[in-house]
Amino acid sequence: PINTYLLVEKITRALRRHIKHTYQIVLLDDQESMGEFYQAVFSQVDVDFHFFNTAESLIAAMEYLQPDLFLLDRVMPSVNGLEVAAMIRQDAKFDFSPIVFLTADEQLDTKLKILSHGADDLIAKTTPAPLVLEQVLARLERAAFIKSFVSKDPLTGVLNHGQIVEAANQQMRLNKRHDNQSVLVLLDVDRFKQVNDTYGHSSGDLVLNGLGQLLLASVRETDYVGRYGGEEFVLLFVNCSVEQALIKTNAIREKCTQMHFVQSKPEIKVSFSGGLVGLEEFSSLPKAISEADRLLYLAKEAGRNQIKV
Ligand code: GH3
Ligand code: MG
Ligand code: MG
Ligand code: MG
Repeated sequence: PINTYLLVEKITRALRRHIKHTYQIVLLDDQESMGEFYQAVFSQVDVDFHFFNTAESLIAAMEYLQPDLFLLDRVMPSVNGLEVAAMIRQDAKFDFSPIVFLTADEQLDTKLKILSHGADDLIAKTTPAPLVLEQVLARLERAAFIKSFVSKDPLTGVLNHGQIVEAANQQMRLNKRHDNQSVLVLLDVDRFKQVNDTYGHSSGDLVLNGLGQLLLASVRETDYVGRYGGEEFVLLFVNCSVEQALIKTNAIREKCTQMHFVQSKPEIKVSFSGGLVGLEEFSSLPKAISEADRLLYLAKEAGRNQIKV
């Protein structure tokens, strides 16, 4: 017999290794009783479960929920599950979100049709709850691993350009909904070309790697660090005032100037300059970034190794 308690413990721990946020699982089914049943099943683990009984209501909620996994019923009045799956698969934001169908129909051609519409898996509605739980959570964990793997910049271990931009965009949406403040800092290493020219490109790479590690170690778990390009990084301070973010960024800047990023060449010292903006002051991310870029330019003009607000 399956020890459900141990299983749930194990899976919850495994999930925690990959998440910054609680996983959002959505179920679309026209039967309320299915919603109640799976609500009870998923309440055993550390995930947020959301039930929708029409395709329209799920589609309307998708943008702000950003589901990490979709559980879909195939046979629905008006818009059916297959059409919903095809729609989800057209949206790159959900590339890493598995689609799992709950099926009553076991026919081969039905299964093939479901998979051809972009679904990742099928689970029979008769499957015992502990097994459904394990299947769904295993998929979720795998998807999160793959996402975290492809989201990272290989040289520095921080988020890559696309992911930091996505995180900032999502933060702007969340700020509007919850009336919170977040702060974006665009950093650029000072005179980095000189580091490469004097000590070689591979030393330059070690500096970028070390700086990435320093940035990651200096911010909260819930904040974001990304490599915007070349020797430019982005810090995203979540639920933080401009004043607090400036204090933190200046502390990191001070620390950076004292670091020996290349062990074999302790004479290599670097600093960075930055532009810092409160996201809520802008109507779009490109506007916020272009202001941060302007401030960064002013910091460079003013002599480097400083942050402008
Ligand atoms: P400034 O203070 O004005 O920013 O001067 P800078 O020398 O840092 O500015 P510039 O933009 O002229 O040079 C940036 C350098 O960063 C040039 C490029 O070779 C280097 N760079 C970009 N990406 C990488 C990388 O992945 N590894 C290494 N080693 N160098 C990189
Ligand atoms: Mg149905
Ligand atoms: Mg640069
Ligand atoms: Mg530079």
